[in-house]
Amino acid sequence: MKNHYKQNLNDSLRKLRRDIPRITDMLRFGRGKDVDRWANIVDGKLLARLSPDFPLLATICGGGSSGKSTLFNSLVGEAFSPVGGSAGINRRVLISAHRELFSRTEDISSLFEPFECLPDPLKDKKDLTVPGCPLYVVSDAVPQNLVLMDTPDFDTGAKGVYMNRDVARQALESSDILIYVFTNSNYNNRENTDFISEMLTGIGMRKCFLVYRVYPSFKEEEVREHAMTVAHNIYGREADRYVMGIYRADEDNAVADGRRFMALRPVPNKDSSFMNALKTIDSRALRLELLSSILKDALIKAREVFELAKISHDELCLYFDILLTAQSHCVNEALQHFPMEQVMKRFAEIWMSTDPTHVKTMRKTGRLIEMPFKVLFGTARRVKNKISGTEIVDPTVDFIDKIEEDLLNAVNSMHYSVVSPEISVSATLKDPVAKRMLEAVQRIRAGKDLKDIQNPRVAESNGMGTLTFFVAAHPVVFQEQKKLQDSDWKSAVQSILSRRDVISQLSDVIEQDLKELADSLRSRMGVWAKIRQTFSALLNVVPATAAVTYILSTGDPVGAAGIKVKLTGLFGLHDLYALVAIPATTSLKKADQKQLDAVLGPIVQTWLNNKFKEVQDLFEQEITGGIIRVAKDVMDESENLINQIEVNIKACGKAMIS
Ligand SMILES: Nc1nc2c(ncn2[C@@H]2O[C@H](COP(=O)(O)OP(=O)(O)OP(=O)(O)O)[C@@H](O)[C@H]2O)c(=O)[nH]1
Ligand SMILES: [Mg+2]
Repeated sequence: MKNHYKQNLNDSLRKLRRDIPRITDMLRFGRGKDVDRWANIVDGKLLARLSPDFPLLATICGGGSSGKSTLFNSLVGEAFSPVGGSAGINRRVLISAHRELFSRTEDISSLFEPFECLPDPLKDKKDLTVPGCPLYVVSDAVPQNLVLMDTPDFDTGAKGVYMNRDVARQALESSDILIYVFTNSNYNNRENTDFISEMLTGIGMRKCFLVYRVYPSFKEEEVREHAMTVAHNIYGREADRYVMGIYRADEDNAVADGRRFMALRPVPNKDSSFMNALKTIDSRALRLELLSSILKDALIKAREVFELAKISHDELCLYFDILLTAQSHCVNEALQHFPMEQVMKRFAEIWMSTDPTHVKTMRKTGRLIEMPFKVLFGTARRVKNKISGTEIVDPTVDFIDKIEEDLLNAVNSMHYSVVSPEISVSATLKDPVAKRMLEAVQRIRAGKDLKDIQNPRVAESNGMGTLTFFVAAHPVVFQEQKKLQDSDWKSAVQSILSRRDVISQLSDVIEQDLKELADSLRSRMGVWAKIRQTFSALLNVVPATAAVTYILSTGDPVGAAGIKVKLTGLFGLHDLYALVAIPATTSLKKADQKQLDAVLGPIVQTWLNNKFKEVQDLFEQEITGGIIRVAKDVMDESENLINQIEVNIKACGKAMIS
C-alpha cells in the first residue's frame, strides 16, 4: 500500500471510529455492545497497528486452572506468573516481550492502548492476583517478532456471571494469535469455545495454536481428535485453515511441583519445538493478512451500522411526519366551531370604518339604509379590546362551552398520540407528505429483515387513496415521552383550557388580516352597493356556532350546504378544505351561494389560518414541543453524520484496494 493511501486509510478510519459509535448513540438503535467491540478492535488492531512491522500479540488463554500461567512461565523461562491455588488465580494480564521491543516505546504504548493503561513493570507476582491494569516483564526468551500474554481465565464464576470475562475479552480482542490451553475435562465445553469463537471470528479471523494438557496415556490420535473438536467448535468447517499447530503437554507432577517447565510436543509428532514454531511465524505476512481481513470485516460492520442508521433515520423522519400530521388533525379538531357572528361583526365594523367618505357621510345623515348593522351593533355586548383599542363583541357563553369541549377533545387525543408507543395518522396520497411517508415506509421495509417487519405499517382505509400510517415511537423521543407521562397532565389541561380565549378572541393579527381583507375585497368588488345586500342578509342570521367540517380533497364536499374554503399552512394537510355548515335559514337560503362564498369564504379562511397557527403554538408549548425539538435536532444531526459515514466507508474501501 502506497504511503498516501495509507494516510487516507488512517484518516478515514479514524473518522469512522469516531462516527460509528456517535450515530449509534444518537439514533439509539441498540447494538451498543457490538459497536463497542468494533471500536475496540479498530482502536487496538487497526489504528494502533497499521504498520506491518508491529509485533504479533500471542495470547495464552483458556478455562480456569487449565495451565495457562504454567505455560507462560515455561516459555519465558521464569516463574513470573502465579500458578496453582484455586481456579481464577490470575486477575490481570501479564505481558512479556524481548528487551529490543521495550526499547521501541511507541510500540509499547500502542500495545497497551486496548487496555487504556500505561505500561507498568511487574514488581511482585502477587499483584497479578488482584484486578488492575496489565503488567509486563522483559524476557529475551520471547521471540522478537512476538509479544506473549498470560490472561485470566474466562470461566470462573457461576450462573453466567464470570469473574474475569471483561479482562479476558479485552485480551482476546487485542490478540493476533491465540494459544488455547485446554484439558480433558473442558475440551468439549461449548460455552468456552463459543466465547472464544465469538472473540476470534467476529472481526478479522485470527489463527491459533492448540495446547492440550493431557494424560501421558492418551494416544496421539485421541489427542488430535479432541483438539480438532475444539478447532471445529471455534472455527467451524474451515478449522484446518486456522489451526497453526496442535501440541500436547503431558501431565507431570514435576511440573505441578514447579521443579520442571511444561514440555510441549507437536501432534503429530515432529522435530520442531513449540518455541521454534513461534519463532518461525512470518509475522509480517501474518500481520498484513490479519490487517486486510480485519479491515474488511470492520468495514462490513461499519456498513451494517450505516444501513441500520439509515433505517433508523427513516423511521425517525416517518415518526416526525406522522406526529406533525397528527398534530394538524388535532388542531382541526380544536377548531370545529367557527365564531361566525363575532368575526363577521368585527369585519363589518372594519369595513364601515374604511368606507369611502361619501358613504360615511351618507350614513351619518341617514341617507343610507343600514338597518342590519344597527341591529347587530345595538344588541351586541361589547368589551374593550386591550390590544387594538377597538371594540369587539364578547363571545357567548354557549359558544365558549363548545370551544372548550373541542379543545379538550383535541388536547386529549394529542396527548394520547404523543405518549403512546405507536402513533398513527390517515392521509391521502395527494399530499406530498403522505407520499414521502409511503416512500419512507417502503425503504424501511426493504431494508429490514423479515422478522421485524411489524414496524412501520400502512393500511388502506378506503378505496379512495386514503392510507393510515402506523409507526412506533422512535427511541430518541422516549425520554421526552417519559417527561410528559410523568408530568401532571390534569393541571396542564387546566392551563391549556385557561387559554381557550386564544381561539375565541380576535387577536391583533386577525384585526390586521381582516383590514387587509376588507381592502382587497373592496378593490375586487368595486362599489359598496354590490355587496351591501349580501351583508344585510348574512350578518343578521349567521349563528355563532357555525360548525366547521374538514374534508380532505378526496372526500365529497359537493352538495353539502355551506361555505367551502381551501386551507393552507397546516403541516401535511395540503388538500384540506373546511366546510362551514350554515344552518338553513330562510335569509341564507335566499342568499346566492356564490355571494356567500365570495364574502364569507375569505373571512373564514383568514380566521382559520390565524387560529391554526395559534392553536398549534399552544399545542407545541404544552404537549408536543419537547418531542418535536428532539426529533428535529436528531434528524438533522444524524443526516449529516450518515452522509459523512458513507463518504468515509467509500474512502476506506478505495484505499484498501489501492
Ligand atoms: N499434574 C500437573 N499439574 C499441572 C501441570 N501443569 C499445571 N498444573 C497445575 O495446574 C494448576 C493450574 O495451573 P495454572 O498454570 O495456574 O493454570 P491457569 O490456567 O493459569 O489457572 P488460572 O490462572 O487460575 O486460570 C496448578 O496447580 C498447576 O501446578 C502438569 O503438567 N501436571
Ligand atoms: Mg494463571
